[in-house]
Amino acid sequence: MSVVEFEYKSGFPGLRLTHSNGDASIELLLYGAHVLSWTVQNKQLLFLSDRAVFEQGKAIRGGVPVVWPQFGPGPLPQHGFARVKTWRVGKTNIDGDVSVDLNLEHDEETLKLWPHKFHLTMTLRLSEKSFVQELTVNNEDSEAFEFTTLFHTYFTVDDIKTTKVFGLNNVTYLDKVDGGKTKTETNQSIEFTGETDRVYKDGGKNGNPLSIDGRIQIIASSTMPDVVVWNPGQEKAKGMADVGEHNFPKYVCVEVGHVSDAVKVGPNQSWKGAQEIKLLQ
Ligand code: TA6
Repeated sequence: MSVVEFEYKSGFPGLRLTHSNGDASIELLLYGAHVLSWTVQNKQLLFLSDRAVFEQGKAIRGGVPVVWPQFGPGPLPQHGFARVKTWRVGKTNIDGDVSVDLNLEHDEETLKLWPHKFHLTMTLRLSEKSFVQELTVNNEDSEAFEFTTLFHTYFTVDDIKTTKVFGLNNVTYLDKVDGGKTKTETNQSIEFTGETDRVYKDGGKNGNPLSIDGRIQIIASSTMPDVVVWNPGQEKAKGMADVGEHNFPKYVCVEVGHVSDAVKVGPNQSWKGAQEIKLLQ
């Protein structure tokens, strides 16, 4: 059981969490509180692009970007600023499961973009075949604020063309590649025949286990009811400098969050959202 500091590419400080039997590990950066890697028995379960860019102010393609306080485009930079800020290491624990807290507070830069005082804690807890990621948002302001948020998780798959995402049958979704039309999922599983970018409203609340090929299960807290499913497909991937045509078959994003509408947190109040990711096979 250990938490060890290390330095990633371009001098980005990171932490490596290793579970007691040495069979599971997680690597994360302080930059973005960004989980880059999760391995169980030496098998990498998260996708990180070989073209990912590690530069201050730029988002990292792969792993688990933390989207906050804005999902997608809007008045703030795409997907908010939490993923491009450097967090501080807080409590670590190596008794039982191994866990670490990272913290981020408002500063001059965030106040210019988003005029609210906040304190975020991202807690990561690694178990033998699973990990839990929990985001706590404290409002340290005298007025309420609103946000949307998401764990934008990139999972490795053998081939996107044979990948199936289960657990969203009968759920209403917004189809972003079909002009934002609202549709209902009629299939037992989602398959990928081209660019796919959908927001399943309350997808995590329909009682069906959310899984990728019955191999990886994703369990969201009730406070993170929406599920985004994304793969850029061949053409779009080709045009994305940090993805490339060779990478689109290697991953699927299954992202839990609160994005269909905003979370409102009053002064001195807090909110928590979490995901648990389990290796089933
Ligand atoms: O969560 C899905 C999504 O919003 C897609 O629309 C897609 O653009 C993706 O995120 C990646 O966003 P990024 O800002 O990381 O390039």
